Amino acid sequence: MSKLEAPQETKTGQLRAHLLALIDRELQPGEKLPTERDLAEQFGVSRLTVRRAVDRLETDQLVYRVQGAGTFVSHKSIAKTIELTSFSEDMRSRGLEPGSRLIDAAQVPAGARVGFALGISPADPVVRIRRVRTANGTPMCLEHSYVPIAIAPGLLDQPMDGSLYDVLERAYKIRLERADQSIKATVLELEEAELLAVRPLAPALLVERVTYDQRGRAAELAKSIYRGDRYSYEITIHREG
Ligand code: 16G
Repeated sequence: MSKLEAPQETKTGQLRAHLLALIDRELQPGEKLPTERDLAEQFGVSRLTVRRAVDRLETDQLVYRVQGAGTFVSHKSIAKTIELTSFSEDMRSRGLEPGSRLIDAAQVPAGARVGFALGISPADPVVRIRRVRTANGTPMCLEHSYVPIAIAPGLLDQPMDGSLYDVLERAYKIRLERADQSIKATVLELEEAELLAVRPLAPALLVERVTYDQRGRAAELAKSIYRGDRYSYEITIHREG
């Protein structure tokens, strides 16, 4: 059966498949769809049928209409689904045994940069924890964490050789819910390289994260420096729609 002889329902289906293929493969975001009249002629359907098909695309946010100008392909959005995991969980999910070597932990004033990131004043106290994180006993990451004392009083008395997230969640009933994170390339300075058992200036991944709790409070600022030769950042992304 040729396209033009197809029953109405099949033609509508063909029209939709054609439009989806146009949007997905041929047109760029912001480019214009053919006019209703052209599509109606091409598929041998009424303009009302075309309008309904385009309505559906609009509801699905695949296209948008501009009055008097036509219908355009929407900008595709990419939703990142990234689980908020601790170092320990991250390593276990890779089949590696996480470990921690405490460099030091102290109560210090937040200072301008840390205070700003945590939304507290520079004079407010934070607990600064510096750790070498290991995977199967090998250094993997250098981690500097800053936790406001107001969120976790007495944190310095808690065990520091395991999971910090566990301590925050169990001892302080803090539920870590979301985080803002940046990832950058960097090179290791002398002292960092020694702690991670690699050569100075070796490439590394600098991950900075501010994590918020169930009340929207910034609970931790962390700067994690991962060895470039041992760590890759892996995420699953989903296309919407
Ligand atoms: C991750 C977090 C760090 C957190 C740690 C807790 C980044 C940049 N860092 O490494 O903020 O302190 O997990 O891990 O993602 P833990 O519970 O095993 O101590």
